[in-house]
Amino acid sequence: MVDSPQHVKKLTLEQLTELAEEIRHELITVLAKSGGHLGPNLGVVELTIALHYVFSTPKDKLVWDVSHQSYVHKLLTGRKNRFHSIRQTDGLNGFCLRTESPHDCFGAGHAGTALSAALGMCAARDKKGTDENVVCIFGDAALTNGISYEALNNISHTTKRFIGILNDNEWSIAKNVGAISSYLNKVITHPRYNRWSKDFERFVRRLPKGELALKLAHKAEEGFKGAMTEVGLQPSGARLDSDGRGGYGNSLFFEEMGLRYLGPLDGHDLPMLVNLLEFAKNYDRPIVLHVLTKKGKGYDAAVASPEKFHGLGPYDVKTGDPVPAKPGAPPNYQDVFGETLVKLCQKDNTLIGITAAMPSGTGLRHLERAMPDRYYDVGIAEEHAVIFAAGMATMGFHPVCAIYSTFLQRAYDCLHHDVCLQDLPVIFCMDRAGLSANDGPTHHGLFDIAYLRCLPNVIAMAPKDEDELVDMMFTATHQHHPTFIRYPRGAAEGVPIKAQPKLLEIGRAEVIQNCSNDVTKRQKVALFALGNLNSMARQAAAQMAAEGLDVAIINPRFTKPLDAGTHEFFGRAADVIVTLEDHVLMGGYGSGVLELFGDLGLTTPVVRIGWPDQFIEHATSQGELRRKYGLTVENIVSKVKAQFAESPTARNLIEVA
Ligand SMILES: Cc1ncc(C[n+]2csc(CCOP(=O)(O)OP(=O)(O)O)c2C)c(N)n1
Repeated sequence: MVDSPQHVKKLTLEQLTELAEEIRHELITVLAKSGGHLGPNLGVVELTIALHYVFSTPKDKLVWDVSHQSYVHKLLTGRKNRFHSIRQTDGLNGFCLRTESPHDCFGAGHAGTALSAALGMCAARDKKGTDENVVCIFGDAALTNGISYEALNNISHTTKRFIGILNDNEWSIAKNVGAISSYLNKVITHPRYNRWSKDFERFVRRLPKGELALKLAHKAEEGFKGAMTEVGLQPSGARLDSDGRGGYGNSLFFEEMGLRYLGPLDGHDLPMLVNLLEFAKNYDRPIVLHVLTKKGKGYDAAVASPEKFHGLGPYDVKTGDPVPAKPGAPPNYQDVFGETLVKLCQKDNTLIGITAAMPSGTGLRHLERAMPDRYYDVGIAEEHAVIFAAGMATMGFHPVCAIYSTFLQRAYDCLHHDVCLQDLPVIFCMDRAGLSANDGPTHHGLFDIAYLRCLPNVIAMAPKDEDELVDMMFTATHQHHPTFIRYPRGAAEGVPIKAQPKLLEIGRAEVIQNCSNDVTKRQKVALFALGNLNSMARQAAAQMAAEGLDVAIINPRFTKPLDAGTHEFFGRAADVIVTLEDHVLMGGYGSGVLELFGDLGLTTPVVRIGWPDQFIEHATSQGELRRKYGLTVENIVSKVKAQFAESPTARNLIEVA
């Protein structure tokens, strides 16, 4: 298989088609082991080949929205030999990464950024007077995202040369939602439009390479435009529908935004795509090519289940079945969340579930199935989701926003201005708090404690296990303030869930194991372990106890309000305090403890275990990253011992002993 853009350019059209087959085979077999975004990548094989055939990266810029569909681009830009390592430790990242290759001109992982970034590149190019082509590839679901419209609103006023490719497969992760999705669907299914687009495709394909570009870029363009907007798209008598949508041709949405629109066109027709891109390359106005692709194309299992194959773990190539979970494996947090929300909604009809395009990932699918009238999928629109929830809260509802920790960052001002400032009772259930190991820095949820702790009115909690998650959700439904619950990705602890959840006291920690009452002799350590790090704390405690230390284990439960009493008690009673958090140290839970101790004038040493002040890379597993960065039992124990070796109090105690 060729693996450089220069090689791609040398292939004949027949060879390009063979290349597409080889790439599909590679994607299907490699991802069966590593997992990843199979469906979206199978859908863009021809499009990516055509892009590299016509454009020349790294000089030309390909900007991929989200960039989960950039695997083919990686294969064609010198990364074929490392492709088997994708999403694994020291391997390729599953998204575009500027540090990974000069061909990745813009990093991403969160949706909706590509149009703005590409337009910024165009503006910079125009200012510099250089001639790079900038091509932005965005999915239909990117058009559910606000930033995309902010960029679209700006394009025609900013540059004359902008190439957008709307990669429309009708799916977000789940089926795409909202008015724009219905609009695109109308465009695609309109019979007259279909006929026109088939004619157009034939026309484009027939022309030898380059000729179309020449023809259209010069005089014939006017005639073509006429053909497109007047004959094909705006036939006499064509009218807008009563709802104002469905006006084709020059009244198409993109045309109104000042972009030349061409489409919808078959995104798997390589010769046609090549000609079309040649044309776009030479076009002297901003242009959007609307191409239709099929998620999972070339792999039956993926075509049959686009949502499941959007992104998945390892699977059996023959059947497409995921590698089965070990028997007796604990449930996933997301399922516990989803099932609990259904039960809570059944008892409290003010509760509403809201997702920003992540019904399966968050577990909100359970609510959609059980009580569809209590469920909203607003699209990839976290800001809107949060303000929408705030609006509902003003009318007596108690909305539950299920948004991953990392994606909630997008809505920070909305949290501040619309929810917290107005002290509205919105509940946020933040899945993927902690590491999302295979995805890496764009998806780790390592910042939420810091970004929430500083906002007034916030109640923020983290459960140590699935039973406590249920208690926390139950408790949250009784609050009249913004309430946040952070919990990790994937498997829970495997503890039984009580039949009746418990109402937790706000701001009260749980002392799991106390120190002894012997205040004179033994060295005392208090381990404050937030959320999922509780089990690590228990292991560390056992090891320290075996070495003669007197260890308390506390589950803080709340990062806001902090349980000042319990922290102060142990701050005075213990010789060393340890805080553990699956979060960056800077501004996190341990920082909060230090602030409290500072206010109280306590000088007890605090060992903080958490993530350092840097973006954490991706890896095969969470365990590997924890080992690398010291979130381990061994590191906790050795840091505590080091404290005792250094601290005068500790030396004293050793002498007494
Ligand atoms: C801000 C943000 N919210 C949610 C997601 C999760 N997410 C990843 S891909 C995706 C769907 C993308 O759909 P589309 O852009 O149409 O591309 P396709 O996968 O269909 O090719 C979503 C919701 C994200 N990456 N970023």
